[in-house]
Parts: sequence; structure tokens; C-alpha cells
Amino acid sequence: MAISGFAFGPGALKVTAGQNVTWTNADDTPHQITLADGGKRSGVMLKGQSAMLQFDEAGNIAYFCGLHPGMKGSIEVTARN
Ligand SMILES: [Cu+2]
Repeated sequence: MAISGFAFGPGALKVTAGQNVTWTNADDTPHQITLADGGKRSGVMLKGQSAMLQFDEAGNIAYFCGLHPGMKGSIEVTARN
């Protein structure tokens, strides 16, 4: 996943339960992934840095940037077969 221009790309992502998602910050400004349900947050990513979160349970995950709450994204986690 890219973070560029104060946006997550792609804004909506589908993964299978158990998968990791990695974000890499291309902006000069730091960003941080914060799950909207309050469960997990990443470290702050400076330019060029990455952060990874693992999603073990199926469901729709909404997240935002902890430093810029107007930056929003979502991940659809589907159950493993
Ligand atoms: Cu941000």
C-alpha cells in the first residue's frame, strides 16, 4: 500500500484473514495507520518508511491516519477457506 499526497492507495483493499498489509509513506509528512475500532495502530512512518499490520479476523476494517484523521481507508478481510 502506498501513502502519497495525503491519501492511501488503494483506498479500499481486499485481503484474506491472516495476511499482512504493509504501507509505505512516500510523503515528506509523517503518517500513521490507526484502526477506527481502536484496536491497533502502526508506528509513525517518516518518508520512505513502512509499517505492517496483520489482519486475522474477517470483517470490514476502517482506518485513518492518526496524525491526519481526514485521511481514511478501508480493508475488507475475508475468511480463509
Ligand atoms: Cu497522515
